[in-house]
Amino acid sequence: MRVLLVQALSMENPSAEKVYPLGVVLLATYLLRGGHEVQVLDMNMEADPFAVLKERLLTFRPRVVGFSLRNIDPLGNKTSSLIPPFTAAVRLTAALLTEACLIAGGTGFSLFPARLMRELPELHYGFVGEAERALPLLLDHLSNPPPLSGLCRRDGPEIKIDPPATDFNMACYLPPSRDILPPSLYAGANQYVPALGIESKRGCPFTCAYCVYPALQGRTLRCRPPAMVVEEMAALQTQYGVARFHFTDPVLNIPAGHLEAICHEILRRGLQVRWDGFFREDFLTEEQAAIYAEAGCECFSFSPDGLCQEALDVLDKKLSEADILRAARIAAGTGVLTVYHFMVNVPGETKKTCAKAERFLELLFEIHSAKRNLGTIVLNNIRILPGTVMAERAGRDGVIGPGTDLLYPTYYNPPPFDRFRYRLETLRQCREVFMWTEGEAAK
Ligand code: B12
Ligand code: SF4
Repeated sequence: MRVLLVQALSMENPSAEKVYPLGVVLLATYLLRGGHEVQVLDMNMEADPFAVLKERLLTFRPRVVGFSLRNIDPLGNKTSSLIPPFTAAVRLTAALLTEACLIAGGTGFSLFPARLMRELPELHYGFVGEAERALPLLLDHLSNPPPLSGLCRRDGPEIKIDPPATDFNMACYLPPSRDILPPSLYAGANQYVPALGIESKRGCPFTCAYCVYPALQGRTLRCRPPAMVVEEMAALQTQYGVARFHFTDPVLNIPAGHLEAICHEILRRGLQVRWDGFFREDFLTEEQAAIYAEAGCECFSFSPDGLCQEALDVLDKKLSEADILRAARIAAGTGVLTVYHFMVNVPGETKKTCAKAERFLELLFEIHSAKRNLGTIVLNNIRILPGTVMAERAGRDGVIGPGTDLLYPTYYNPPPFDRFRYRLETLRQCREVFMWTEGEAAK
């Protein structure tokens, strides 16, 4: 069967950092193995994405078109939405290929499956969550599918959703057939983020109040064998010259030992690669940080989120201020660049927590001042997403009501501290500027 998989627009403007569409290429790999003829289109890489989509539909004439909706919006307190371009892509396809079967999936779709199926009657099916096993099975039974993990289908006016899969065995993971979308197309596309993602595991056992990762990938950690991960990195380097990777894991340094095993394998093979990912502070030790740095870690990304103990507790981070400062000192000591992500104006914010937050940021800059290796501090308000504890809390606090449409950008940022983010941004920017120029003013 001819299948076109489309990575829908996932950025609000073409200058944003690009992300190689790993999920789509992974699905293409499983479909190719099933004997299908598959093409992939990443609309984010096209100067005129809708013209290219139209041309590809009319020349390839796929029987099935799969749309990946990765992001519903760009986060970061922005108010634009990626639903309009997604809708336009689906409608254009339905208008041009009236016989084609249209299927949607991806993280953005998985957060609002029933809503998007209703909004877009052009979609025949949808999938919530991972789909390596289920999508090929759907193509085998397109007109009358059996129950399949995560499948969304229409039953009259109703949308029926089978329970999604969160148990794909990562030891059976096929290395993505990158030839179908050569990574070289993404070479030099970004300034900061490695465009190439690589999975070392799926799942997160934590329960942070605003986070959808456990819902998307399950609470059980499912690790790929370390040798397999490093083999994929080596192959990407030899075949496509890729030397920088982002580990897409929700938390990279759990369970204890897994990332260390990957690092030992990188070192044993003498691979010259650089990589980054998101680390949990309470699991980081000095020895581990040293191995990570030696094996090519170029950035410790931390997302402690809470700027004081009250905030950490309300976000259910299961972290203490001391955990964060300890990890900061370890990271600062390695010389590796470090980036922190925090949430501002979380539930229960008071004048006292605001003052503590400012002191906490100052402390982080102080810790990194010797080696000047604080990359940046990202400050956001919480994007309220359905099914999270934060959505319930926002309802109780009157920040959202029963009629609030969470599909479009909705943040937890009630008065009187709704402007506090700007104060922290000012502090951050001034500290960054002075960190980089320190000493020079005196010359
Ligand atoms: C790693 C990651 C990043 C990395 C990517 C680095 C890289 N080089 O790959 C970085 C940090 C750069 C990043 C940036 C952003 N990200 Co991000 N990211 C993730 C993360 C943790 C994993 C994504 C991933 O690669 N997974 C592995 C692949 C294999 O899985 P997958 O894509 O989900 O695909 C599977 C299924 O979804 C499904 N599927 C996918 N497509 C399709 C299509 C069809 C037809 C079907 C049937 C199935 C299907 O099958 C696939 C295989 O099982 C997710 C959260 C999560 N746990 O999923 C957030 C996530 C996807 N990101 C998100 C967002 C918003 C962003 C940013 C906009 C944030 C920002 N302001 O910078 C940018 C956008 C970047 C861009 N250009 O698109 C949101 C999206 C939801 C939303 N709120 O809109 C998520 C869910 C996180 C969150 N905060 O909730 N991200
Ligand atoms: S914020 Fe991080 S640790 Fe917490 S649930 Fe999400 S992925 Fe897990």
